[in-house]
Amino acid sequence: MERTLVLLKPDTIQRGLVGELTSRLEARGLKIVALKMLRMDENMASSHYDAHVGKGFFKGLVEFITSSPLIAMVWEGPTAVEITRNTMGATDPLAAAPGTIRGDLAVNIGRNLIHGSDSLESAKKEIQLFFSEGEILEYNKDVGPWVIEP
Ligand code: DAT
Ligand code: MG
Repeated sequence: MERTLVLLKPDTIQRGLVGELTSRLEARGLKIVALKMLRMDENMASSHYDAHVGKGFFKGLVEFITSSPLIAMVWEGPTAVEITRNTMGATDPLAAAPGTIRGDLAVNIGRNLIHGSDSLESAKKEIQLFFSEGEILEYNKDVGPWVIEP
């Protein structure tokens, strides 16, 4: 089953939106299989955002993501990567559609609340950065057939 990494970034915790964001992913029908709270250090941030090294916003991005604790989660489901990305909305909240997390709750690209892996390949890499295999739990959620056709 497809898995994706989600970060509820420091602004989500500071603004008291952890429940709201988690609820939206949960209500969409995805299954949560891992969760932890941590504060990222510079090394971890550089590793997680290695695709953006050298870009103008990189320094600010690392400062922001390491500035306060965040919540890391793994969500599972068919097309979990795509479902999470379209529930989040576009990177720039000004371009994000109403009804999406960023389109409803954010206004600034540097404070856009949530991270979600952008492909299966990056999901695999990102999940490994935050979680060991033993921290990802397998279980049945009996509501499955009511959300996803069996
Ligand atoms: P996403 O988080 O939608 O996957 P991304 O991977 O392109 O977006 O960029 C990672 C984060 O970096 C993004 O959530 C916010 C920040 N960022 C991206 N482009 C930016 C820009 N032009 N100015 C400021 N911050 C930016
Ligand atoms: Mg990205």
